[in-house]
Amino acid sequence: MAEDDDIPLTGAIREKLVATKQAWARAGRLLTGVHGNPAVDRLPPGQTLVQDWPVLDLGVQPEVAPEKWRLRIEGLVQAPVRLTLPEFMALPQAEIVSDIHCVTQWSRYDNRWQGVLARDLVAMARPKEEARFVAFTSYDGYTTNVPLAEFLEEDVLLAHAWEGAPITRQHGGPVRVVLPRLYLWKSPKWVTRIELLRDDRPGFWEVRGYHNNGDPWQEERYG
Ligand SMILES: Nc1nc2c(c(=O)[nH]1)N[C@H]1C(S)=C(S)[C@@H](COP(=O)(O)O)O[C@H]1N2
Ligand SMILES: [Mo]
Repeated sequence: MAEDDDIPLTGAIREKLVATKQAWARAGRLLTGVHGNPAVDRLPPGQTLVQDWPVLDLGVQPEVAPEKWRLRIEGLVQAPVRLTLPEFMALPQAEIVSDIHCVTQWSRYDNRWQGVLARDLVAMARPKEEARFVAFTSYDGYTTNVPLAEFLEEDVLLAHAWEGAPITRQHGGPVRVVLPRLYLWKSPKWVTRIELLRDDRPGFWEVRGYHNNGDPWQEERYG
């Protein structure tokens, strides 16, 4: 397989959509100025509940042939991991039910995911002492970043199924990250590389005005 160290952002990106979202970020659109409390509330401030599951991405939905799919965990690790899809599917499986919150204001409750816990995958790679941040790269060239501690939370999954069926290509199949405590842009679809880093590395939206943390309860939409 060709090395995918530099996955370019592929051609047909929806530039207009990106420009609109950037302008919203600059204008601070959708901000209510209220902080929520997840111990009391279920819907974070400024969010609206939906029943269906909208599709949002840069407009390129890569078709990843199952036999070509790879997941790599590398960077500041003692034992870099490289998995094929059958190897990934053979790891201990978890089921998590979580709510998802998109920065464009919709939330969807009770999503039932199956996959491998992020903390199990990270443990396989044996992180080095200095590792503090995680950078993700996806097959469409999308990138995003979170603190390692956030990725190690007990409800973070590399999911391959949603509501009992394989995650569709539109929603990031064969495997996507689900980080339910943060806005959904922090949950990369079509993920292929997980890098552990000493210093943070802001991703696609983070360098375009989105907040670096993205906690929906603090309404960290824009940074
Ligand atoms: N690889 C990849 N992951 C991505 C994106 C993307 O463009 N490419 N968009 C992000 C954004 S902005 C959102 S809101 C969610 C949307 O996920 P969904 O389409 O499954 O609802 O995916 C996130 N993960
Ligand atoms: Mo988004």
